[in-house]
Formats: sequence, structure tokens, C-alpha cells
Amino acid sequence: MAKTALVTGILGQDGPYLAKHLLDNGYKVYGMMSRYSNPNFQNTDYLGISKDINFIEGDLTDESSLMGVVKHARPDEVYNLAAQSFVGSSWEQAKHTTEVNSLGVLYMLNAIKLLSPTTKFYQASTSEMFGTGIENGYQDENTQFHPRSPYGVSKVYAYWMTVNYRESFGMFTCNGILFNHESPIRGIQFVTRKITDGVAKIKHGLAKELRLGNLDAKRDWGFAGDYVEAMHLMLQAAEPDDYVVATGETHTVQEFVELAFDAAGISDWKSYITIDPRFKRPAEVPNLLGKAEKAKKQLGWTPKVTFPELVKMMVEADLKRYEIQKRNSA
Ligand code: NAP
Ligand code: F7E
Repeated sequence: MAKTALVTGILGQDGPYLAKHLLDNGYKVYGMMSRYSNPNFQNTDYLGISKDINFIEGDLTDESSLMGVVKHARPDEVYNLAAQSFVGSSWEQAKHTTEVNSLGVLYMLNAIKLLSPTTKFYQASTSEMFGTGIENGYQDENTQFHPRSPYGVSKVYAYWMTVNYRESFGMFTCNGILFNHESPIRGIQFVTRKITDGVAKIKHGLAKELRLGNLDAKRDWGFAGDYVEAMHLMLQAAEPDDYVVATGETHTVQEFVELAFDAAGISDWKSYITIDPRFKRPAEVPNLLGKAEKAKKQLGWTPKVTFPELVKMMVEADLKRYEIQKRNSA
């Protein structure tokens, strides 16, 4: 019989990629969304899957709504991707970030424990939990957490609650500690998409500059489409566990900028960049570089899209968007 999955955060970046992967594997997919009155289906439309998802209303901060969702969907697997995921906003909205990213996870774990305790649970944990920790020059499952933002702190709580429900109640709960992953449907304020969208605007004569913060920050950037496969594999393993998912390569924001301008055929990138202190953070995570050996060995997971391919894919998608927009308004 076909398995049923519940995906929270269905309208974000990872939700649609994961839902597509699950649908391709024969799953019935329920997609939970909080903004029921005026939902934005642009990302599920982009992947052509809106009609195949059973959308369902629920908010991570409302425990009874989660009970209703679990009761209705009766899922074999829950992938908890919903979050206030923008690190930059988490200082201004620390309480909201904590309510969604920390307490929301506790509420979902409780709903599963009470109503469907054999359901497998995936928690979207993050490399932001490592913060400054970079022992041996990389981060893996044994690296100590030292989060540098309210977002990172909120995710550490959720990480340990996920571990705790596994250890306390024998539930099948897993943490995927995912490093940054991007795609053409990445939220527009995250630095990669901000760059590729900005480059496309400049190329089309719609903007003259791109304002950015810290160009020296280093990130281990992969492709979201590859990373959702690791999420799925974790819940197919014989035993629940926690895994780092990363490419094993790190690049500066500046390197991303250089490649993005290059992909659009613009050579003098420096003349378009303005450093704007508004985009610098009170505390930065300077260097992320993941070692995903455990996921590779135990799950057979491996990333396919390279860094230059990712930048090119995103630039081309944004150039195309503005081409279509121009054509439609001509
Ligand atoms: P995203 O694009 O920001 O999507 C998150 C989704 O969660 C949004 O659609 C949002 O809906 C929804 N949401 C927010 N608050 C909610 C609430 N109270 N109840 C129900 N839904 C709510 O994030 P993403 O990039 O897909 O990331 C997915 C998950 O992985 C997140 O938990 C993120 O923290 C984590 N993560 C991401 C990365 C990465 O590089 N992308 C790396 C590691 C971990 P609205 O827009 O309607 O609020
Ligand atoms: O910043 C620097 C910024 O906002 C990346 C989320 O998905 O990944 C993401 O968090 C770097 C930082 O992502 C700008 O200071 C420079 O060093 O794209 P970002 P993030 O903070 O790494 C992790 C793994 C998650 O879990 C999160 O949910 O880029 N940077 N200039 C800038 N960043 C932004 N946003 N805007 C700038 O203008």
C-alpha cells in the first residue's frame, strides 16, 4: 500500500522539492500550511505539483491544530520543515522564532506521541547550531553546538527534543543537520537568491546596484533537490539517528557573487556591489564546512549538483523570470 507523508512548510523552498520526491516515489502527500486565507502556491506551481498535494491547514504554534492534522492525515512519516527560517530576522523576532522553531516542534512531537506513536518523524535541524564550532576544520555530528543567533538557539532546543523523544519514548525521530541548500525557489532575502535575482535585474536594466552585507562569510552550499533525498533516506533507515548533510566544500559570499555575474555575462561585478551595514548581523557565523561521511556511508546519500552548476541554475532561472515578465508587459 502507498505510504502517506505529512510535510509541514509545504509552501517554502524544501517543502515542494521534498513533496515532489515523495510523489515520485508513490507517496500520498499532505502539505501543511498556516496561511490558509491567502496561500502562495508559486513554489509548488514552479515544480508542477500543486494539484497532487493534499493541502491541509495547521500552524506549528497551535497544538490543537497539529492534533487535528495528525488525526486527519494519519501519516506514516512526518517531515517537519516549517520554521521562521530567516536568521537575519531572528534577532528582531526572537520570541516568535522560538515559538515556531522550538515549541512548535515539541507540540508536533506530542501530537505524534499521543495520536500516532509509530509515525516516523524528521526534524529540519541546521548547521546554524554549530555557529563558531569548527573543530578539525569541519563540522560533523560530533561537533559541539555554539549557536550565534536566536534562530540557531531555537533549533538547538528542537534538536534535543527530537533526540529526547527517541530516547524517552522509543519514537522513530531523526535530525537532519543540513548545511545551506539553495535552488531557483529559494526565498528572495537569502543571500544566494538575493544575488541571482539582483544580477538578473541588472542584466535586464531593472537595477543599477546590489546591496550586500558580509562578503567574507563562508558557506557550504548545496542544491535543495539533492538534500531532500537525504531527508527521505533517514526515515527509511533501520534505526533512527541524526545525520549531517553537506557537500564538503565551502565558498565565500564573494565567490558566489563572482560566479553569478559571470553566469550572466557581466564581467565587472565590483562596480555593481555596495556594502550596506544594514545587512550585517549582530553575530556572524563565519565559516561552515560540513563532513557528511555518516550520511554517505549509512544512507548511501551523495550530492550531485556542484557549486558552479548551482549558481548557474539559479541565475538562469532568474534571467528567465525577468524575460517572461518583460514579454508579458510588452
Ligand atoms: P522556508 O522557505 O522559509 O520555508 C518554511 C515554511 O514554513 C514557510 O512556507 C512558512 O510559511 C512555514 N511556516 C512558518 N511558520 C509557520 C508556522 N507557525 N506554522 C506552519 N508553517 C509555518 O524554509 P526552507 O529553506 O524550505 O527550509 C525548510 C526547513 O529547513 C526550515 O525548518 C529551516 O529552518 C530548515 N533548514 C533550512 C536550510 C536551508 O539552507 N534552506 C538549512 C538547514 C535547515 P509562511 O511563509 O506562510 O510563513
Ligand atoms: O546568509 C551573508 C550572511 O541569509 C548567508 C537559512 O536557510 O542557512 C540559511 O541561513 C551568509 C551569512 O543564510 C547578505 O551574513 C552577506 O553569513 O543566505 P543567508 P544563513 O544565515 O546561512 C541555514 C543553514 C539555515 O538553517 C537557515 O534557515 O550571507 N550575507 N550579505 C547576507 N545574507 C543575507 N541574507 N543578505 C545579505 O545581503
